[in-house]
Amino acid sequence: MSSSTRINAKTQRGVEDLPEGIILKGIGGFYYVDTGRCIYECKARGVFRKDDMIPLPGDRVNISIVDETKGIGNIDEILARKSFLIRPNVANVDQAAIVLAVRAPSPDFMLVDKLLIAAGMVGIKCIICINKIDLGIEDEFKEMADIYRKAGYPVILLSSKLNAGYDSLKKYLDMNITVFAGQSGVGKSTILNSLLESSVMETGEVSQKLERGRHTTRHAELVTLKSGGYLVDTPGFSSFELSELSHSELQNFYPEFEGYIGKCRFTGCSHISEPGCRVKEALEKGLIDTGRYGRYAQLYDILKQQGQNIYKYKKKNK
Ligand SMILES: Nc1nc2c(ncn2[C@@H]2O[C@H](COP(=O)(O)OP(=O)(O)OP(=O)(O)O)[C@@H](O)[C@H]2O)c(=O)[nH]1
Ligand SMILES: [Mg+2]
Ligand SMILES: [Zn+2]
Repeated sequence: MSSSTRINAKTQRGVEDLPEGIILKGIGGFYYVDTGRCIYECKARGVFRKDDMIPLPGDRVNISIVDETKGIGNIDEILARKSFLIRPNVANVDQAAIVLAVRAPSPDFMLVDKLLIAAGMVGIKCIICINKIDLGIEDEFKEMADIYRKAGYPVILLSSKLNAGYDSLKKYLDMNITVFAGQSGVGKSTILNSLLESSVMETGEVSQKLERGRHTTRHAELVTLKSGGYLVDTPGFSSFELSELSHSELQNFYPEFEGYIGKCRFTGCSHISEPGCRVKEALEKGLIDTGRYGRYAQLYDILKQQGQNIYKYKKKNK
C-alpha cells in the first residue's frame, strides 16, 4: 500500500464519506479492511457488542477514516452477512474448494463427502480439486474425477509440479470468497501460493523444518487475488464429524439423488433397503456412483445412531 493510493482515495472520495470495505483479517483487536484502494487498520467501535456481533474476516463493513496518511480507521457498521462459517471463522464465504490428492496422502473420500455435506448445510457451493495428478496415471485420476462429476460438482485436475489446471481453477475464483479445505498434506497451501504467484502460505516442506517448538496461532485470513476474489487457507483435517444433521435430512445433500427424492414407492424412503426405491434403481443403472452411495449408507447409520444417543441423553437428563 503506497501513500499515493491513500491520497487518491482521499481526493476521489472525500474523507467524510464512509468507504465500504471487506475485513481481511483481525488480530489483537485490529481489523484490516480492504476498500479496494488501500488497506486500513481499524478498530471496531463498541456498537456491535450489544448485538453480540464480532467482526469477522469476510465481513463487508463501512468505515470512517481517522488518519488518511497513516491508513487508520474505525469500523462503523457491519453489513448484513450472507453466511458465516465457524471453522474457519469467516463471513460471506461463497464457495469451498475441496482438495484431495491422487496419492500422498491417499484420498479420504468419506472426508470429502462430509465436507460437501457440511458446505451444503450452510448453503455454500463446492468445487472439487484433484491435486498431485503428476503422481498418478490418467485412468486413476479420471476415475476420481468421475465420482464427483457424476454427483454434479465441478472438478478441476491440478498439479503444482506440472503447473497444470490453475487457469481452469481461476475461472471459479473471480469475485468470490473461496475457502480451501481438505485433508492435511493434499496441497492446499501450495495451490494458494501458485495462484498468488508468491509464498504467502506455509507449505509442508517449510512446516516440517520448523515443526519443533513452534507456536502458530492460525487466524483465518482472506488473501486477495489480482483478478478479484479472495482465498482462505485452512489447516488440514484429520477427522471431521457432522453434527446437527438428522439421518432423514442426509439425502438432501446428495445432488445426484435430487431427481429421485419423493418418487420412491414409500414416503420417507431411506434409500437403504425399501423396495421400489428410485435411488437404488439409479444406482443399479450406474447413474449414481457406488462408492458415494456406500458412504451415504454408512453415514445414514452413523447419524441415526447419533440421533438415538442424543434422544437417550435428553430423556435421561430431563
Ligand atoms: N508431487 C506433488 N506434490 C505436491 C503438489 N502440491 C503440493 N505438493 C506437496 O505436498 C506437500 C504438502 O503440501 P501443502 O501445500 O503444505 O499441503 P496442505 O494441504 O496445505 O497441508 P496442511 O496445511 O497440513 O493441511 C508439500 O510437500 C508440497 O510440496 C503437487 O501437485 N504434486
Ligand atoms: Mg497448508
Ligand atoms: Zn428411495
